[in-house]
Formats: sequence, structure tokens, C-alpha cells
Amino acid sequence: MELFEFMKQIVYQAGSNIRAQLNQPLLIETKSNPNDLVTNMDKETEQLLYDAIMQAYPMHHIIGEEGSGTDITSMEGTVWIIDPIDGTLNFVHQQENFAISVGVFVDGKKYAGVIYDVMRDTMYSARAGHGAYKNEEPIAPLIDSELHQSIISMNPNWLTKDYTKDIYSDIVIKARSARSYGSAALDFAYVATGKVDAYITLRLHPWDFAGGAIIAEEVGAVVTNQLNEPLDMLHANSIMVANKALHDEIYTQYLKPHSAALDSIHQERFHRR
Ligand code: 2AM
Ligand code: CA
Ligand code: CA
Ligand code: CA
Repeated sequence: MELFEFMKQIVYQAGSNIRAQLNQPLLIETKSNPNDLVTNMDKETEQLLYDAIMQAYPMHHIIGEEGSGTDITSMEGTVWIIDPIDGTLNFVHQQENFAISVGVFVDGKKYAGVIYDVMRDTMYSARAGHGAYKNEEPIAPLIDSELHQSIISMNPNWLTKDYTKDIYSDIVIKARSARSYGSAALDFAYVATGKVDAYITLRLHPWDFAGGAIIAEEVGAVVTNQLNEPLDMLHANSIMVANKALHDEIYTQYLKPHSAALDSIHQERFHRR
């Protein structure tokens, strides 16, 4: 079986496993803070994917949010970047609006991305250079938009923090409206399918954006950090993803004027090359 088909197959299996256990009691633990949760299903899903990949492709490397591949420091070979449940808070509170996100890279080059909206049974996928799909339907290339007619997705927390509210509030004011879905992977999928025009957030890890970046770029989205730099799949970063014209407008008119503040946020918080 082709690797891309295998990716989709194991993600479907992992998603059905989550659905089958939805009525079982959850074991919920906290991670970095009281609102940062992880459940037994996050861990079980990562393990299920890990075991399936290792069985079929023992030479592949796997980086996962729940602990796989913490020793991986290079993109050499075939590298899987996995978020077993993206939107854990939605999973715990809503039992919907969460996704499994997988990006695969071969010698540092993007190979394919898969985002599975588990409860809607909707699979977003793209093999780099071969088009993006929502289930079996090809996703159309993105159409340019202007901010005043655009819906943007952004976590409202960034509008409440002293060090970021001035940077982002003008974007929200100018946009047609703003939304927050609580799953970075689904935000990427929504930009890719034109449900929202841009997704802007200050801090994601590679497992949050690896699959989404491949799918969004496949339909012509521009995916960078907020300093307009390319993303690095081994480190956390800020994110700005949008159709080409909107990415340019937001970066040039709203982020660049704050580049001193953004630059120091990146210096302090993120790995810089
Ligand atoms: P998670 O559910 O896999 O943890 C919610 O706004 C989005 O941000 C989700 O994609 C969520 O992923 C991610 N997220 C949650 N906590 C985070 C943190 N401390 N740092 C970065 N991303 C986080
Ligand atoms: Ca998490
Ligand atoms: Ca995540
Ligand atoms: Ca997660």
C-alpha cells in the first residue's frame, strides 16, 4: 500500500477507536497548567498510531505530542509528526470539534498531511504536489480576499494579554468577523476549505501545524510564522496562514508595524535559527 493510503487508513482506525469509546469514563490529567489537559484517549491514540507505523515501517521516525520522539532532532529519513487529539479541551467538554493530525516528511520535504475530524467523519488530506481533498472531493485552490471581507480565526486569549493585545486587536476590528474553534488542525483545514480566510495564533507546536501546513499549502495558502519566516517542523512557532493576498495584507499592514514587539516575543519564547 502506498504510504499516503496507509496514513489515511491508520488515522481512520484511530478515529473509529475514539468514537467507539466515547461513552467510557475518561481519565483526565493536567500537564503544564490546570487548563492544559491530557486524557487516556490522547495517549491511547498516539500509541495505536505509533504501533501501526512501527509494525509497517520500523525505520520511520515518529514525533508525537504525548511523548513519542522527544529525542528526534533531525528531519532526515521519513518523519511522522502526530497530534493524536488536537482540541483536547473540545474532546473533554464537547465530545466533538477535535481532530487527529498527521504530517509526514521525507528527508525534510513535505510528503503528505492528514487531518481527521473524528466526530464529523471528515478527512482532509493532501499529498504534496497531488492536490488536497475533503473526503473524496478535491479542494479548490484558494481565492484571494481582503481583510475587511474576511473571517479570521484566532484564540481570544491573545486579545487579553498585555503583550499581544495591541498587535492583534486592529486585525480583529478590521476583519468582517472573528471565530475561535479550539483546534489548530481544524483551523488549518478551515482555511484550506475557505470556511475562514486566515488563522493567526501565537504559539503552536509542530504536531499542531505539520499536517495542516501541508494541506493548506497544497491549495495555495501561505503558511509562515508572524515574522513572515518559514516554519521549522522541529520547533514551536507563531503561525499565520491565509490566502496569498490576505497573508500579504495582514503581514504588511498589521504585523510588520509591530515587528519589534513580535521579534522580542519570538526571541524570548521560540527557537530562532
Ligand atoms: P491540543 O488540544 O492538542 O493541546 C487550542 O487553541 C489549540 O491550541 C489546540 O490546537 C491545542 O492543541 C493547542 N494548544 C493547547 N495548549 C497549548 C499550549 N500550551 N501551547 C500550544 N498550543 C496549545
Ligand atoms: Ca495538548
Ligand atoms: Ca494540538
Ligand atoms: Ca493534542
